[in-house]
Amino acid sequence: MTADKPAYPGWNGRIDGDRPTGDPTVQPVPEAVVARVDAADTTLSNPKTAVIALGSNIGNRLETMQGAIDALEDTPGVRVRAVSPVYETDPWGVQAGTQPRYFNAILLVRTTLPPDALLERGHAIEEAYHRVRTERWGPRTIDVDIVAYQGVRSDDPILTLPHPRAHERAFVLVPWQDVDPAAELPGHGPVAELIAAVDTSGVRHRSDVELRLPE
Ligand code: A4P
Ligand code: MG
Repeated sequence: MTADKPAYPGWNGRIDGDRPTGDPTVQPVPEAVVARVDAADTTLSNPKTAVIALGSNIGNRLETMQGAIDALEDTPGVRVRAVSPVYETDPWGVQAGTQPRYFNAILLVRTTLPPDALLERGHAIEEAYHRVRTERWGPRTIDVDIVAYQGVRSDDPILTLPHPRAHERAFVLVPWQDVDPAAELPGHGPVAELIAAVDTSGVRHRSDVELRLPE
């Protein structure tokens, strides 16, 4: 099968993991990421575990988050292993009533991508959903944050690990505990203990909606 001879209706002819991409939410993988994962695949024998937070408070929140999950799964060197329940959460860091409520969820991924390439892929997915950065903590179609990457610690402002505000955010901690009850936030301790110390009142489980683990 070649890229100039699309064989499936709706497929754009790209070879992304050798499968048809009739799903319009599946985004092309940037060349830079493909090049890096090729290098990573040959140099890393064992994949690492990363925790990714998704947040959305504009548009069709569920559909956008599912698109982001599917796009991550379609990234060479990334496998989505767990998807948390969906929580509807009060906007954090802004005056009450000035922004719509968020949907938040947590993903566990296994990846051979180094942290910076995973962040780059997250940004590419945000751009694919036309996220516009106008203000800090402004409303967004999708936010893809790396909460933790294995035990890596970094204070680089481009990629701070673990995420500098994860330990105080119930909308990160609560869904994280759902998918990994024994989780620990590097430098901060067990997620269960962190949850006990934060206000969880603005974080409500939406049992009527669900995100899918890619097949
Ligand atoms: N960056 C550094 N470390 C990381 C990391 N671990 N993961 C850099 C992702 N990005 C990281 O982020 C700003 C810069 O942070 C990026 O250039 C990246 O290189 P951004 O996504 O462009 O902007 P932002 O998300 O508005 O800023 P920030 O400070 O990351 O915001 P937060 O902390 O992510 O908060 N309330 C609820 N209920 N639910 C939410 O999901 N999200 C936010 C955003 C605010 N309030 C919320 C929610
Ligand atoms: Mg962010």
